[in-house]
Amino acid sequence: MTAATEQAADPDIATMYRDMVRIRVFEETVQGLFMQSLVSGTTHLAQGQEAVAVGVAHALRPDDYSTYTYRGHHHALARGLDLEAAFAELLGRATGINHGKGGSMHLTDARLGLYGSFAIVGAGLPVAVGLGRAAQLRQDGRISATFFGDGATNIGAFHEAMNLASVWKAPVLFVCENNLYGEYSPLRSTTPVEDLAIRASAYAMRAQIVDGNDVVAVYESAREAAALARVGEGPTFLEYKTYRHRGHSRSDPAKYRPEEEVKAWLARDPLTVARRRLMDAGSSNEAELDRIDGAIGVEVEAAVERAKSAPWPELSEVTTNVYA
Ligand SMILES: Cc1ncc(C[n+]2csc(CCOP(=O)(O)OP(=O)(O)O)c2C)c(N)n1
Ligand SMILES: [Mg+2]
Repeated sequence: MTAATEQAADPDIATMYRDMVRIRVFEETVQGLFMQSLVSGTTHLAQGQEAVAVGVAHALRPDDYSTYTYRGHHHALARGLDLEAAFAELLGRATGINHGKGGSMHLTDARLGLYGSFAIVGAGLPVAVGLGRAAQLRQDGRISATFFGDGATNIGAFHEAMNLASVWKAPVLFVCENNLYGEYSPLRSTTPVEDLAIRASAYAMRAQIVDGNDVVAVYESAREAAALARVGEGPTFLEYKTYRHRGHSRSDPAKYRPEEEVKAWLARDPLTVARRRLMDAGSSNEAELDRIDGAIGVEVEAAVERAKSAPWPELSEVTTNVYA
């Protein structure tokens, strides 16, 4: 293998489990901060969707690119965004990753390949195609992954991005987090197909439908797609079937979802699925996994406490890095 196509060793399930728990505790903590009115604006949490973020992130190289959406905390953390810098950003502090100016919907860090969390549905896809195309022209083996929801597949930019990526054979992973809802509307009320992967066939693009709550299945599918993209085999559409445990945004109690549906998905919580995998393989047990959860709880708590005591930005920050 050349440096451009080199693949890192497979991550162990325990590492991916830890990464998912860290995101889960982060999101629950953010919910608490909002309830205490410590965060301005709104937030879109991703409890239940951790496996997609973590599985794909482990298939990427540190210098690969991601674009994602307003529901993007999990993607930023999965690629290594510092917990304290993330909390400080949400709390509007000077030590926030974007100096407290971006907030929940704009957790970005180009050093980690995090090229933007887009609030306009579908807007991250063409950017990812551009990033992938640039890497293709430089022949540096980098790829881009763009994360979007089921709802985004009804947006024009989705189709334009899919089309161009296919024509150019650009190294892009189109990662659809199909959580069955766009805001308060079930997918079936807005979209004539149940499997969104079918849409890739219009662009002669490879596609896979994968259990998005099984981090191992996510990782393996993304690893395969990434390897193909790196050797000039073009883009792949990855549809991950998953579910958000909470409402669309913080003010949404999500009462529009049938109880039975919620129950069935909670039983397939990605953390439960990973715990079961670890225990079935005999590589861990309930007590050890509980200890991991506890240690991560302490780590997240320490990070949020440091962020809460971080300084506010100077007034002069109002006009720096702002385009008007
Ligand atoms: C172009 C555009 N249209 C409408 C909205 C309002 N809006 C924000 S989130 C959202 C739902 C998107 O659903 P989906 O793509 O499934 O992502 P999810 O929120 O489920 O992660 C909508 C319609 C927007 N932000 N941008
Ligand atoms: Mg959705």
